[in-house]
Amino acid sequence: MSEINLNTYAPNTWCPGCGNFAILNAIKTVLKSLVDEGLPFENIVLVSGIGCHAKIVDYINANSFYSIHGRVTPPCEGIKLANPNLKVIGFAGDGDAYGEGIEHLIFAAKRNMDITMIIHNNRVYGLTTGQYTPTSPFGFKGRSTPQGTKELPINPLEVMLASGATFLSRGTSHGMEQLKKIFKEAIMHKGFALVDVLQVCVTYFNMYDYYDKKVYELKEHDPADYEKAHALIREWDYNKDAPIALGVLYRKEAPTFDNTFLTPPVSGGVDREAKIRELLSEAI
Ligand SMILES: Cc1ncc(C[n+]2csc(CCOP(=O)(O)OP(=O)(O)O)c2C)c(N)n1
Ligand code: SF4
Ligand SMILES: [Mg+2]
Repeated sequence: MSEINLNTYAPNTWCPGCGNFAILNAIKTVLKSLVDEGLPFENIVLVSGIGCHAKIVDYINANSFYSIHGRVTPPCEGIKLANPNLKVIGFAGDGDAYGEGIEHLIFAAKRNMDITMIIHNNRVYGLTTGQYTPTSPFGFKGRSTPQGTKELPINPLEVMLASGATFLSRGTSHGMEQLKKIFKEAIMHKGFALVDVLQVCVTYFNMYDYYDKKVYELKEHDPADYEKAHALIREWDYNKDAPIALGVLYRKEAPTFDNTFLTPPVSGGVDREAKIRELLSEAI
């Protein structure tokens, strides 16, 4: 295993038992293995938003960019377009990515941006102490909904499938070995990849027991089968009491935006920097 030291001096302030630890440990292992396999470490860029999840970039000693709440996706897209050789990985909360920032996620999926989005979906606003999010179940009693929410949640994977995402998967913070596999596949996928992690917030929405009873690992599923993927995504809609499939739900090869943005593609000998300058000067 690679000798790179991904640890930082930042004291970890997550609550003991928080599902974010599993994501942190899984991604560190995956980054090391990618470097072992030849990915230049300096080509990895991590981006986060604002929320408990976002602190993950404080805890990994790698190139990173701390963005703002709801805006993880646009910097990921910009970084990828400026230098398509980079592996760009965004970490976002469910409030962050599926609430305030969902429009960005939809368009990144539509364009098949070659980025990986890891969503810490604890189904609550953790950092701001327990308000409901777009994936909180009906009746969720939080700080802003003491009588329980009166809205059904959205199914983010269904939204992403409809938007054109080419890699969709789900894991849980109780399944670190599986998270490692999924993260690696998502990062290696050429195109827009999203991992919805059912990351448990032990303090404001402790779902460990529920998920432990409901989740199952996909074994025979062919992720190229759109109809089957759709059926699996609908099997559990983030509200009803149903089995919850974990693993790679959907995968498709398709042209990516960074390759079609500049014509001919970068590999065709275009002076990328000159072209970007030209496009920027036209825009001003
Ligand atoms: C533009 C903007 N809107 C709202 C906020 C307030 N805010 C900060 S964190 C947060 C919720 C975070 O929830 P989530 O994205 O689910 O992340 P978690 O803390 O659960 O990891 C909110 C609403 C903000 N800082 N900036
Ligand atoms: S509030 Fe929830 S999400 Fe935030 S660190 Fe604590 S357990 Fe984790
Ligand atoms: Mg959250």
